Amino acid sequence: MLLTSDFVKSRYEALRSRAPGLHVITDIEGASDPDVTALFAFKLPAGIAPRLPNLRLAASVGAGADGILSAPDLPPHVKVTRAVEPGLGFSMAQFVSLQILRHFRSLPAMERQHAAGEWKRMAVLDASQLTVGIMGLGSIGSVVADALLALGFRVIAWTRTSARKARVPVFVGESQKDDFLAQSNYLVCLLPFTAETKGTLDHASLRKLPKDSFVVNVARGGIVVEDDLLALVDEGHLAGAALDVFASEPLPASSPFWHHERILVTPHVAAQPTVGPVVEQFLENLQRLAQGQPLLNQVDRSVGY
Ligand code: NDP
Ligand code: OXD
Repeated sequence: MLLTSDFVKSRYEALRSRAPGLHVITDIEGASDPDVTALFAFKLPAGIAPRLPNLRLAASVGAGADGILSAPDLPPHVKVTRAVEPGLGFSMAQFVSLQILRHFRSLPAMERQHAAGEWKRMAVLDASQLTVGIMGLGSIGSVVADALLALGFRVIAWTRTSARKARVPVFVGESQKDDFLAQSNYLVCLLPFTAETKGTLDHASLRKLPKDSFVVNVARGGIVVEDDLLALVDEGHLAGAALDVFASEPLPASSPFWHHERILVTPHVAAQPTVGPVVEQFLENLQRLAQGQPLLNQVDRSVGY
């Protein structure tokens, strides 16, 4: 038996048609069932896990598992997995490139000129003179790095450990964070939301960015201290920001980010796992769970990603 949440209806439908023998429950709030062994969700509200005494797997339908890991009552023995599939990296690379190029090639100014019927040429800058700093060089960040390299930018990255092979210079850990930030004309946040990354982009860190840098946050809102970012944009240290994720979603109507001239708000749409591969991964993991084999894309609960 299987419990799913309300992320996107198509995922339940794909599960039902791919595995008709599986008992799928979609009412996560009302669930209380000794037969439930796995759930497939984006967010796991407090109070659900204790009602599922035989729960063994909590699978995130998204790349980030923070919505599951944040459940305060998820028993430690429950395994947590997340979605990893190539389409996510490509969608994210398109979205991040779009935001960087929109700023780098002055698209808003050109649109204003178009609306005003004004012919005014502008300088074309050399991308190789600008550095894109990518925070998080994981399954998604590494694809984004390749795309930006292909567009001619200098690319650097920041990670927690030095374990990953990379085509770009990698800065590791807190001790190299300031050096990394000081070189990043475009800062792209692709970190998971963990106890360590929460609020890591605060006033002191964002101030380390070169003047006129541009911030793209496509990871999780809570990684950036939103008031600090806003203050640095308003005081002119930062040129602007493209924000796809927020501490509170949907972004409240009262947020000063809305209608801000130098901040673009998008509604958490940078990338979405393709349904087919994510459902296949989940079904494969149900089998592995039953056979006692290692799971695909299991999260290390001790570090939170
Ligand atoms: P991965 O787990 O594959 O990669 C995470 C990267 O972040 C790794 O390079 C890791 O370092 C680094 N990292 C983690 N903690 C720290 C830390 N404390 N300091 C420095 N670096 C750290 O994640 P993905 O690439 O698959 O996804 C990244 C995030 O993107 C997701 O967690 C999700 O929040 C977000 N996302 C947003 C979407 C949207 O639509 N806006 C869509 C999809 C994902 P190391 O290499 O050393 O392990
Ligand atoms: C994800 C997301 O983590 O959509 O997949 O943010």
